[in-house]
Amino acid sequence: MNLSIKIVIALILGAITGVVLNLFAPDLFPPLDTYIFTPIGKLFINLITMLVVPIVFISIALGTAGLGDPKKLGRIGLKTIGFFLVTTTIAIVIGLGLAFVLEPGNAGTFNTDELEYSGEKAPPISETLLNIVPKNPAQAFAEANMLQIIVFAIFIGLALTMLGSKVARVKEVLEQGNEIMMYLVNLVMKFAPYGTFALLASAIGMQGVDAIKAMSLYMGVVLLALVIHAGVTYGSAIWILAKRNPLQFFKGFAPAMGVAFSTSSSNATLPVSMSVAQKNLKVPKSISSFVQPLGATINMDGTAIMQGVATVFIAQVYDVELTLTALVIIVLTAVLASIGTAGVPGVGLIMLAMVLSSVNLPVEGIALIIGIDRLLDMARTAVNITGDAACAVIVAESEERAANKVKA
Ligand code: DAS
Repeated sequence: MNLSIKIVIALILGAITGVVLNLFAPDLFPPLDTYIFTPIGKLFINLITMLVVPIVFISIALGTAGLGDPKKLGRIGLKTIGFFLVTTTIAIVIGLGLAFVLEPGNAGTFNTDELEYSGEKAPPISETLLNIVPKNPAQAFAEANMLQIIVFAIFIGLALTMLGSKVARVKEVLEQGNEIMMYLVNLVMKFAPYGTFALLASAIGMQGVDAIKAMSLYMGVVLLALVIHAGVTYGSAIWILAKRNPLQFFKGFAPAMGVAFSTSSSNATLPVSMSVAQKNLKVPKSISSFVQPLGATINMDGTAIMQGVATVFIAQVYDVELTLTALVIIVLTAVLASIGTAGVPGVGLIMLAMVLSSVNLPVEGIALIIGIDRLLDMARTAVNITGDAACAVIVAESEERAANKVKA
């Protein structure tokens, strides 16, 4: 049975187990979660997260070198960043629009007096963007500072290109390193069905069906916006810009979406999403190695959708009128915020605090949605990495057409 099917079955069984335990055996859930679900889930996430830093560095260095002349790097970089900014903006507009139409914040009565949120706040954007050049690359590796690792890897890749045969041995070592990392990804992925099952049983068992009922309209609006964005925005981009069958794209990328769904981490899923994009979607390694690690770090359309919906939801709960200026600020802040933080579980909520503050909405409103955020994090992370893969496919097709034109 192929991995995709195993992961889908594991997701379904995990969800059923979580609901059954939550509804019919709540006393049984804590020991099962402590001694089985959480350990297996953590082991799976640690196994794939262990590969992220070496894979991002090696693949971006080789990806940059593989692009050949810096002009091509510039062209691909511009296409990639342009796609990311346009799709993230579309994502937020979809989220804001649906929240205004469906009004989840006006659907229930919320007692907002004793709400409080003291969660961590993301660093200011200016600080993040200024710090993307690492003062000490070793420290960037040790802290898994993805933006700094990416920038350092791009410099190494450029040097590999400019120095050519003088550093052929180094390039060969990196290529062998890449082979080793891809082998390890496949090895770890054999454990994916078990890890996926455990993570879902734990998350659903913990969140409880009641939390879902209470916030169902808010969840429904976010999930609807995620499906529309993935299906319509990415589907039409794949169809029109890459002239590919969208259904084939989603089918081919499904294993990575399943891992993203269960781990809620773009970074942890990166080794899988790159391997799947290269194998199933035939994206050249040089493009996949550049676009997907960059996207996992700065392109989070699913997160931007949650922020759009959550901001309107909280404004509705607190009965605050959002002016057009406020909406423009929300779009800009959410796009910038998604550039500044890495793809790890729960980062979207930290970024939400920044978006709410930018339009003077009470961050305490986050307390209303924090309970079910982990479930939504699964779905939006799957959308986040799908946007990166769609970008890789579209950029690869565009480069291929450009190369064919030159030959013709
Ligand atoms: N979990 C984040 C990711 O890995 C997304 C989020 O928290 O919104 O992409």
